[in-house]
Amino acid sequence: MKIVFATNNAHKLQEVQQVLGSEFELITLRDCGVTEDIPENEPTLEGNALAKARYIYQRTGYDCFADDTGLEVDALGGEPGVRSARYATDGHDDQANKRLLLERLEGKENREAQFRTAVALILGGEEYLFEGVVRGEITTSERGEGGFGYDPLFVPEGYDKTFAELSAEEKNAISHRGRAVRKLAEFLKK
Ligand code: ITT
Repeated sequence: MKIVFATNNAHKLQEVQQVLGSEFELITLRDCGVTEDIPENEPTLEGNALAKARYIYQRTGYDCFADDTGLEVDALGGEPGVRSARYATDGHDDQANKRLLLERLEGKENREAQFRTAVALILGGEEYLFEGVVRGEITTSERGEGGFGYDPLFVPEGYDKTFAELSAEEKNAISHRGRAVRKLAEFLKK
């Protein structure tokens, strides 16, 4: 099955292709000739995922899905959440975002957090939502070279390594995105 994955993030594309396997052929935005930035101004992950999928569906007419992900930190009242990409600056500055997160958690005992992914699917014009969550804790410094974004700061529950220290397979098996995308795959296979 061929389907468009509405993302500009090459790491996400790789993770999702790995979870979906060769039964699914992911078409990228570049493949569809979409080079402009897709607006992500909604107040929720679900809203942003739907906005991205709707934009691509209206622009191309292809069945498609999009993911929006946030890191929700308990002691920060769920921040950075839907603002995870633009936490420190309006740009997409991973280093600045991680620095700010560590700063805001300085001296805080509760470092519990979760990654949450909302996946929006548009299939034959109908809209569907899937969610994936993984609980864990924020470290006090960065560890590991793998993954992307906040991965070097997140230790999933039951593990002592950060997502950036786990292999891609290990991360996918338990991650927010892995969980949401497996739900998507089960639905698409039906
Ligand atoms: P698209 O909107 O093009 O899909 P994006 O990189 O903007 O890509 P998000 O808005 O979903 O993706 O990402 C929000 C932020 O959360 C951003 O800073 C990412 O680096 C980070 N993030 C997303 N998924 C992550 C993951 O699995 N591990 C660590 N950080 C992640």
